[in-house]
Formats: sequence, C-alpha cells, structure tokens
Amino acid sequence: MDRRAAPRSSRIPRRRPHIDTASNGASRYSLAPDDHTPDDGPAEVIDLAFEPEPPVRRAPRLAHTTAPREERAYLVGLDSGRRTDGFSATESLRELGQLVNTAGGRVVGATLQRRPHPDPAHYVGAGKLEEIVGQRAELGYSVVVFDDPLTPSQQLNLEQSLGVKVLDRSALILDIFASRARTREASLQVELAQHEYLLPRLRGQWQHLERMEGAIGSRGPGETQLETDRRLIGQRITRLKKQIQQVRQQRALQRSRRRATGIPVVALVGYTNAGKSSLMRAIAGADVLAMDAVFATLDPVTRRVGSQSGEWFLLTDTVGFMQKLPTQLISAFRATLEELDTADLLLHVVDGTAKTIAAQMATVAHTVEELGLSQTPMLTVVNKADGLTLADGRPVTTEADLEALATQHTLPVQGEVIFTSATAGLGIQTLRQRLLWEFYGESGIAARYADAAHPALGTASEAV
Ligand SMILES: Nc1nc2c(ncn2[C@@H]2O[C@H](COP(=O)(O)OP(=O)(O)OP(=O)(O)O)[C@@H](O)[C@H]2O)c(=O)[nH]1
Ligand SMILES: [Mg+2]
Repeated sequence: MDRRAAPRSSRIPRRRPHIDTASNGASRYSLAPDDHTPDDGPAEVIDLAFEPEPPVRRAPRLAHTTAPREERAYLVGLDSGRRTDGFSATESLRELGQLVNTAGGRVVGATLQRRPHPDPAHYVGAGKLEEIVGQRAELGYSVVVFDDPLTPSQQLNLEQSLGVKVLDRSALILDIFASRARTREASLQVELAQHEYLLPRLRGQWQHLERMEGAIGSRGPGETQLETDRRLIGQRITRLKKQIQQVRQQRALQRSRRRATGIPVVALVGYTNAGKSSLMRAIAGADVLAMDAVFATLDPVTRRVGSQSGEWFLLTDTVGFMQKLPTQLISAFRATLEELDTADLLLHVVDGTAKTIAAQMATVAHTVEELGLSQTPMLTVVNKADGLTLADGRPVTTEADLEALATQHTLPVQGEVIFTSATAGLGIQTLRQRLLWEFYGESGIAARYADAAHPALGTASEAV
C-alpha cells in the first residue's frame, strides 16, 4: 500500500481553546467536606445535571435485566487518590450518572468516600454505609449504584444492609448493551457477557428449599437447584461461545475478501458518544444511528467512500470505548473489535467539548494498545468543534476557524489533529481529502483502482 507522510507538519500545541461546558442547571448534590476529591477543592459539589435523554426504542430483551427502569438511583464512588487514568473520582461518578440516565434511571443523590482501598465486606466503611442508609427516607432511592466492580459477596452484603437493589458499573453497562443490541451478533455477545457476569453471582434463590431438611424432592443424590442453575448457565455459555466463534470466522472471511480487493480500510475509534457515527454519516453519507447516548453503536458498519476519479477507501464505525468497561464485555465483543485488526488507519474521534477530554483520549489510547493495535497509524479528529470557541472567544463557525483551532489547541496529541463538526458539516471535506491523500497521494493513483467495476466496490457513497 502506498502510504506517505502526513502532508501537514505536526502541529505544536499552544493554547487550548476555551471549552464551554455550561450545566443545564438541574439539581446538584453536595458532598460532605471530608469526601471531596483532593484536586477539586474543599467544598465540592457534584453536579449531576444531565441533558435529558431522547426516548430509547428498546429491542426485546433476550437475557437478564439488572439495571434500574425509571428508578431512583443513589451513586457511590470511592476516591482512593491513586487513579492514574486522568479521571477524577468525581468525573467518574458523573459519568456513572450518565450511564444511569441512559439505562432509564434517575439520579437522586451521590456520595464519594475517600479511602485507599474498598472495604472487603461492604466496599465503603461502616460510617459511610450508615450515612447512605440514613439518606434513604429523604431521597427515596430504589437502587444504589457503585462506580467500581463489586465482588459477589460485597454485593450481597450491601443488599442486605441497604435493603434495596445494589448494582455496580459493570452491571449497568451490560444492561445498556442489552437494551441496545439489535442484531443477532450483538445479542449473542451481550448475552455471553451477561452470563459470565452473573455466573459467580448466582446465589440460590432456592436456598430456602435446601434448608428444608427432609422435604420431598430435596433428598437423594440430586444436585441442589443452585448447582443445576450453574450447570445450565455453563452450558449456555459454551453454546454462545461456539456461536460467537462462528461469527468470528464469518467476519474473518469477509475481512480477507475485503483485503483481497486492496482497498484501504479506515476504522473510526473513540470514546462513546464522541460522534463517530455522526462523522461516518457526514463522510460516507451512511445511514447509521447517531444519538446522544452512550453505546449507541454496537455493530461495526462499513461503507465505501470514494472520489470521482476512482480512489476509494472503506470506513468502518465501531463500538465506543469507556473507562472501566467490564472485562466480560471486551472479550465478548472481541469478534467485533477484530474488525480493527485489518484497518490501515485508525481515526481517533474525540469529543472536543468533553470536560474529561484528556482522560477520554488516554482511555482510548490504552484500549487501542490492549487490542494490540499500537502499530496501526492513527489520526486524531477532534469533533464537535461547533461547541468550541477560539482563543479570542469567538465561536467556531467556519472552515477557517477550524484551521485556527488546529494551531491553538493544547491537546496531548503528538502530530496532526483535524478539527471537525459532524453535525454542522465543518471540516468534513478536508478530512475526506486527507484520508484519500493518505492512501493515494497528491496526484492520486486512480489508475491503480481505475477498475471501479470491481465486484466488491459498487458505487461511491458520495463523490468527492
Ligand atoms: N454539537 C455537536 N454534536 C455532535 C457532533 N457530532 C455528534 N454530535 C452529537 O453527539 C451525540 C453522539 O453522537 P454519535 O455519532 O452517536 O456518537 P458515537 O461516537 O457514535 O457514540 P457511540 O456509538 O455511543 O459510541 C449525538 O447526539 C450527536 O448528534 C458535532 O460535531 N457537534
Ligand atoms: Mg456510534
């Protein structure tokens, strides 16, 4: 493949554009002074104001449901003071609130506890637990959501102490994925992740029967109901893994066919809600779902993008990343993420208006590394530029403004950054040209792909 160096020299970050993250003025929840995160000042207020979610059309649910439905959620986080991923405990808790909203719940309160390690039995200390219990009458919460993975025994102990349903971040994310799964493949992957998450948490809804000594049916060599449940779920997991293996093989076949065409592949990667699908729409004119919600996209969609002179590349949209993603999900979605293996270029889409932009970028970089893709060339695209302002305070409205942003930003990016607004249609042409340049150079090598009647090609999604 003919690949060249970037046409523009690497931008030297100078000044970060002002990023306007005005709150919508909804309710705020104060934290006790001793709970504040060290970097946020003493009188911290966790602003858990979220934009209202659009109504979510839910697919029929295939597997277990764990997350709140229109429930009043109380959030609990831990500030160990040792996080290295760039997210403060407060920001992480705010993101957890966003997940609760996406899952259909409403956040009614939140608390952070500063302690170096979670309590092995209850995650938080006894005092904090009492405080949470004490808030129940006032806030009327029906579910308590913890920002970190709980061990099965912590979850059980907490449910007993709090008297309400207890979830952790993983369960919430799994639930959102379950509600978003549209295709058979996504459903299989989500169901596998859910079963793997639930298996160690199965704890005998049937225990009362086991305790009834001498009861008819509980004697003899038979296994307990719990063992039966475990065995059945184990069998289901084996079956799901086999089915996913088949999906993987089909995908591998499709990929090798695609590779045989010699058409370059560009894959969109990025933090969830960064605007990957919107950018896909803008660049490829593709009819893909874009919505203001986390994890809107679960299945990779590939579209052709080309120029009139017969230069082409394929653009693939993928599932978004997030900090603290349940490991079960990553492994279940490996088949999907394998699409990235054959990408010639990763387009890292960043939400330029995100308060946690640097931490989000670090999460994506880390995930890309974990997926073994560090060697794949990556181009950073800072999207939602329409929500940014220039150094002189002017809002970004023109292509020239995007150029100015590119020279002003202080993002932690080595090399080239392209600014876009997928919704305002800014920077799209530049990005598309830049991608074509990457593979075909200034003059283009139309001759190489002049055979536009190649059976795998069809017509361009949109002419350049
Ligand atoms: N203001 C503004 N909003 C944007 C822009 N691009 C996308 N959005 C909005 O951001 C939200 C998320 O967009 P998506 O395209 O679904 O984001 P995604 O990265 O595909 O998200 P997931 O599939 O959930 O990982 C939607 O509400 C979009 O309308 C942009 O350039 N400017
Ligand atoms: Mg998407």
